[in-house]
Amino acid sequence: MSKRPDTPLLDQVIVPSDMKGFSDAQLRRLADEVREETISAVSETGGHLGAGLGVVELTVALHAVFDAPKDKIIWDVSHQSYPHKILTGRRDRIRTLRMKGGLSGFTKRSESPYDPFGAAHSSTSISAALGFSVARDLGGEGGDAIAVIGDGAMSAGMAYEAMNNAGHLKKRLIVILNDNEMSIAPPVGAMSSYLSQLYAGEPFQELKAAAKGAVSLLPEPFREGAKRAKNMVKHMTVGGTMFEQLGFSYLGPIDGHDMEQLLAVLRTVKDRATGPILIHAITQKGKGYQPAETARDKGHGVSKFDVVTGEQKKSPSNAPSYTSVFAQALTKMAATDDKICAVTAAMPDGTGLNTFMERYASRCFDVGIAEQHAVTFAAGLAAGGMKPFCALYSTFLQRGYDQVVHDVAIQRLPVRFPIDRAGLVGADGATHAGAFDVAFLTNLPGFVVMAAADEAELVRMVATAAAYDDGPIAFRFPRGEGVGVDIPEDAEVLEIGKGRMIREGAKVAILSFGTRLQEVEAACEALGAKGITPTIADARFAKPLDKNMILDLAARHDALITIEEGAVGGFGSHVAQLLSDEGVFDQGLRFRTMVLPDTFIDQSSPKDMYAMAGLNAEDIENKVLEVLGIAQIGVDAARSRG
Ligand SMILES: Cc1ncc(C[n+]2csc(CCOP(=O)(O)OP(=O)(O)O)c2C)c(N)n1
Repeated sequence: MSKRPDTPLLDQVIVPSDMKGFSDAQLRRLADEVREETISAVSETGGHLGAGLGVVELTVALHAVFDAPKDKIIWDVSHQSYPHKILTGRRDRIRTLRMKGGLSGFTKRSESPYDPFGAAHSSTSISAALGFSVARDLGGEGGDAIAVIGDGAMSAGMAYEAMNNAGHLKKRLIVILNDNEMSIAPPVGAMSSYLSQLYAGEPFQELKAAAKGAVSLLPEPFREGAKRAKNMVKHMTVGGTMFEQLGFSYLGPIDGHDMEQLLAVLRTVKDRATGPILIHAITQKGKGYQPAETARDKGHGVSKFDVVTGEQKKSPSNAPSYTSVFAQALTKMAATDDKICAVTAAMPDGTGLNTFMERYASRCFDVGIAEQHAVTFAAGLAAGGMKPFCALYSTFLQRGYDQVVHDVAIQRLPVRFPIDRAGLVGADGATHAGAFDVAFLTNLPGFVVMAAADEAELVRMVATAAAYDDGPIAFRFPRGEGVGVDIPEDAEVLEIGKGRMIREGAKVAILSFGTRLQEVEAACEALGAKGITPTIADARFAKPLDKNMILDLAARHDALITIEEGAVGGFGSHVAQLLSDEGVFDQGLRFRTMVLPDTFIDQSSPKDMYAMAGLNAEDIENKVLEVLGIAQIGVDAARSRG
């Protein structure tokens, strides 16, 4: 393709090999164009803005120097991969990011050969890259393996497990530490302070002597070109870093927005690296877009916005979010109970615990992206007599599962688990779906597992969890705003294992666990017009089950349907087990469970995702008709009606 100076360079790049003939100056210009394109696209789609803007130069430099897809560029978390997507054959679809049928907001193997490894949960990149390196050396596919990992992601144990192994295996492996001194919130912890010291402290005094090994890795201009080399070397920490102790060559810090430095260092590393090497690049989250640079979260996640003003389009909300209802309820309880503590794993805003932190800083702990530690730390707090609320998103709790089993459940410690983002979450897609917590918690002996049907129930569950000291207790609630019910001032403590009747009907009973209750009620309204009046009950507890209520419902109805926002193996499965154990099926009960399907559902609106899952009101209506042997409605017609 001809590279005419008057056309945007980006128009000439469909895939990275198209930029191979570009001069360094052109690559700098290309980076500016990629930045503009990223801002413009995200202004239309919303999504992760700040992280991508911080790696624009790094992305261009990596693709200019390395040969993807043969070389494997592995983006940690991968919320910063929009510039990468723009440069790897997906620019024509970049305005479909995070939409139904569109590009994922993360890297995804099935989406492009340039995405060698999918991600969304953090701190996996070094392990994956090491796997690629070893596979390559064993005769598998691939060239270089390059992990790009953020300083926030470096707070997770997995990153160190990978470095420990990499330092031992000594394979050629490139890790780029993208240090923007930000996680979603400002990063916390000793590691973060350590990284800051590496570049904020006094330049190494004995650098020249200490630098010998690493300086030989530097490109010619840095070794011989007097001024630049001096500058570079002056600010470069060589010898004695923690990374070197782990067996990595350490190069840095370098300016991750300086194309000249980036290209020079990456070219040299590509030519010379033998074992594992870590390049420490200092970047700025939100770089080049003032509204992101100055935002508190550096534009981490944004809704659609006006490019000129940076003003985000917020959808009008009718009710407070479940997250804020939870956080306010907990903060209120902490005023009268000084044993209540709160733990978040790098998500003070996402979990709402910033509210708690402002009031009770000494009892609120942001442990960094470290869910495993968060769980065991909370277990220790509980063993020490405190009442810890370990607030995690359902999807991230998965990472702490062994800790939940081994440190909490087996010791029957009263750790409270507020589980946010339960169920399908929308634009973040399958990686963030809170699909499995009910299944993986209800099978643990001694666990209490609740789901809130609305925000008033959520407040009752916070009170219940605070009052419960006999063992672990979890309560789940979804992303987004509540249904607008009144929130009780003095929330009652629920009786453990006791559900509630919502309305009495006949023939069929629907037993709901969680916020599908609203869809159940909508379905029953439509069924009412057909003369069908199901009984509705809210189970509240998946463990322990309200056996009396369930067996009573089974005895009084021809059919029983359970519904939940979770995968098979959860609430419905436990009800089935109970009914089977009690011989209820022998008496002819017709029984159905409505659960998430056995598939990972791609991003869309939550409503759409639930439609795909078959868990919306129309699906419930049909399930009732089906179980009663009545002709079903056309779901598409019903959906357009609704
Ligand atoms: C295991 C896990 N916990 C929490 C999150 C939520 N999360 C997404 S991005 C992020 C911050 C990542 O910070 P960093 O690695 O420094 O990348 P940056 O956004 O600064 O580029 C967090 C906490 C996650 N993705 N994975």
